[in-house]
Amino acid sequence: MVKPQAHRIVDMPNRAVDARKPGVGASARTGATHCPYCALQCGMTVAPAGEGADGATVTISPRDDVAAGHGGPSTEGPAGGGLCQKGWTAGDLLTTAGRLTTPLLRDERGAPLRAVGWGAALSRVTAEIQRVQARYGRNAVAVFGGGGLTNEKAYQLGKFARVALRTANIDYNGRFCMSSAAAAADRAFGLDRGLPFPLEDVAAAEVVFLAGANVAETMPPFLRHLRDPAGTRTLIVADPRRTPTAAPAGIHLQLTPGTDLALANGLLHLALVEGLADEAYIAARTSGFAAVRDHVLARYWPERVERITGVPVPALREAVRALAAARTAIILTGRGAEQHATGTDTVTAFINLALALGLPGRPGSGYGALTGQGNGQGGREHGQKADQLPGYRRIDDPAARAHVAAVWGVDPADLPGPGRSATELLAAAGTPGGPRALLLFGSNPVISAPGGVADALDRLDFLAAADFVDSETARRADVLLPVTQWAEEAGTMTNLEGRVRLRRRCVDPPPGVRTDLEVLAELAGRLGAAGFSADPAAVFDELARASAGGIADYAGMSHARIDADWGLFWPCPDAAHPGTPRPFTDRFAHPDGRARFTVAGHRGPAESPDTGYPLYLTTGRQLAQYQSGAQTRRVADLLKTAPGPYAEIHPDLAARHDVADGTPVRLTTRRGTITVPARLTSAIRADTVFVPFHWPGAGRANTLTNPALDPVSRMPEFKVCAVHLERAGPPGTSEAPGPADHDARNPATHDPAEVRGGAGEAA
Ligand SMILES: Nc1nc2c(c(=O)[nH]1)N[C@H]1C(S)=C(S)[C@@H](COP(=O)(O)OP(=O)(O)OC[C@H]3O[C@@H](n4cnc5c(=O)[nH]c(N)nc54)[C@H](O)[C@@H]3O)O[C@H]1N2
Ligand SMILES: Nc1nc2c(c(=O)[nH]1)N[C@H]1C(S)=C(S)[C@@H](COP(=O)(O)OP(=O)(O)OC[C@H]3O[C@@H](n4cnc5c(=O)[nH]c(N)nc54)[C@H](O)[C@@H]3O)O[C@H]1N2
Ligand code: SF4
Ligand SMILES: [Mo]
Repeated sequence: MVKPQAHRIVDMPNRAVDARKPGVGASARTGATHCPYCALQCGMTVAPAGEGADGATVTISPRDDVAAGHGGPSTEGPAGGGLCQKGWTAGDLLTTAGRLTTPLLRDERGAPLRAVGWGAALSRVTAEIQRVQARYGRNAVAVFGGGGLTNEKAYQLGKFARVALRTANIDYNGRFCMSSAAAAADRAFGLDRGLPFPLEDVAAAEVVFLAGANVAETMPPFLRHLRDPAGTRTLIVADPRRTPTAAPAGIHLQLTPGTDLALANGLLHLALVEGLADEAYIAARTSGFAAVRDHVLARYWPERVERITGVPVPALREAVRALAAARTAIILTGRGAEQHATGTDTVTAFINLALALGLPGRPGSGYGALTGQGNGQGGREHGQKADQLPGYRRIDDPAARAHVAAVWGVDPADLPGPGRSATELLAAAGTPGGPRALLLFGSNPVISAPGGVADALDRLDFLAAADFVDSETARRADVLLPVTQWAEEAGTMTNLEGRVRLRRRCVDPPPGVRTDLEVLAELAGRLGAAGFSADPAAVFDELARASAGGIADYAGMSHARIDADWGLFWPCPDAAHPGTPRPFTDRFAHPDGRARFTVAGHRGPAESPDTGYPLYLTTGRQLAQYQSGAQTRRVADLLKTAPGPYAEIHPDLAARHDVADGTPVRLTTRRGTITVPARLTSAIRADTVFVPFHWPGAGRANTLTNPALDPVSRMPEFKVCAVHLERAGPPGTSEAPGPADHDARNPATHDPAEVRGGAGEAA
């Protein structure tokens, strides 16, 4: 068996970022904060550049909190700190040419955006909210948030929707991200904390199984936790592509997209027939096993699973034996296994496997989901989800409503009920009975949501967006509010381990820019709602009270304590409580303390290949771009590494279509068509096409994806649909890709004047 090799983290010298550009704040102080991007939340030091620098330039360097004696947070694990290329270049975001520094307003649809003062911008937002609510009712104003918002912002946004707007319609981009894993973990454990153990446990586990996660590109410093200096670890990766994560793995299960559920059930079948299940654990710590056992034994025999998944039986056997033989084993899911219309059941099937092997709650072992966005964990706990109140409470639970209403000083009867989920909210925009006005904080759905979101947004009476850049969505807004970003503000972020960490202000924001909390406080006041602080520490204290007694209990935390302890794990119910790195050691969070098995049957993707659309399409990420690209497409070094969209296709498939590396190919699904250059690689299955989703215009992956939703989580099926491929250029040509619509090499697209010109962008 090939053992995984140690990976080299992208090593780059510290780089100075020239911040002497218009609109940039005057001073920077050396400060310890965290990366603006993913859920690893790598520690970084942001410092004024050079001797005697006045703070107008900053350097970014990784922070080794272990060496600094700070108790070893996630990214600084056994091998010290690290940053990926996105983190190293994050300073560029502070000085990007597309930075918004003044509110912009459009007098009417089709009119150009023009610079206005804050008073005029917020008056317009308030007037539109009041007009739309008077005409169509409270729920006609909707709010859309994001998993990149701090806990304070996410909390305040939820409160703003329920108290100031009194609308049921608030949801956020985490619906596209963690919702299936969250729903499955809730169902099985009674609690959803992405990793219910610290990353040290991953580093020490003998076997790690990654189902649909490509951490080598999505969280590069995570690889240090997968290193294998002693040659005793087995890494198992399930992915239709031999990614940089899968290539060095001992076992790569190169499954057909959309078949993880059958894979997990097939592995469980083998574990049962080979007598590998942990009967004592099952009896002591779980319920519902018998039904799952009967189901998988009856239906998921190895040859059938091989036929569904394309994974040979010997590989299935090898994987399950490795998992069962290890003293410590961890199963982790990523978006590859979760972003399906059957995502909740798929994660359930992996949890069933983990439970049968006795992993969850056992020291050094377990199941976890790899949270994606910077605050993807905290962002799903504090009430910006349609069905949720702070502390991970349910909005339809009378006791939860009473508790939170008391903290907010309102009558529980005045709190709205559950609203529409993200995809449904956006799809209903501007339709009868749907939202007529939308306030958007921290997402760029024109790129990242399935279907024709741009058209839906254009149907609205009114769109307001708060952002620090003119994203493809922000550019469609009637009012654009310029806000502060990571190093310019304070707040807390809960990383993928459930560890709450402090984001510190290291740089003064450009003049004229406000924080999201200031914007919400001002708007709430104008709408007649009192009690909206703009001070992050005060908002956190209120959040802590609102979360008290809930599942995600932050009651014992404060900014000061998080700072002093260098991060705290929830639940942390009182000021003397040390926090909970491993919540399942003694019991699970269901009332009986047991984890629940749930029967989950394989149904396959909502859309399978046929003669018209004969291939599988899957989508995902590349290392040097982040999400919708709103931020990273502006960073020159990242754009140099990852200059544009492409389609990964196998050389055999390419040969059938007379396509060479770089030849433009037209990809068509039942939703639409995009044209991107082919990238030939034998690392992908010959029946599958992979497209990254970071790009706008003719390269926008979500023009193709299937908006079919998971019935429980309402997650869209980003990871599989049926696609038709044809050559778009002359045979065998290798044309350079067309320039990305939004390209840091093209300063014109970043000229604020152009924004004021109101250039809308077709998505
Ligand atoms: N560079 C970079 N890093 C990021 C982000 C980013 O945009 N760019 N975003 C952050 C966020 S929000 C998230 S959610 C995480 C996501 O992190 P990951 O989940 O690691 O990222 P993805 O690329 O979406 O999907 C992972 C893998 O799933 C595989 N896959 C596709 N279809 C299937 C399938 O049906 N089954 C299985 N088993 N695998 C499949 C893909 O080939 C891909 O390699 O990354 C975070 N980190
Ligand atoms: N086809 C396909 N589509 C996908 C996925 C996939 O794998 N395939 N993955 C999905 C996943 S997992 C995710 S998480 C989504 C993410 O998709 P998006 O929600 O579009 O994510 P971002 O590009 O991070 O957009 C964040 C926006 O908010 C701004 N922003 C950042 N921080 C703040 C803040 O503090 N305040 C304010 N006001 N604005 C801020 C940024 O500048 C940016 O414009 O995409 C989903 N879409
Ligand atoms: S791995 Fe994530 S948190 Fe760490 S530097 Fe890269 S993007 Fe930032
Ligand atoms: Mo995500």
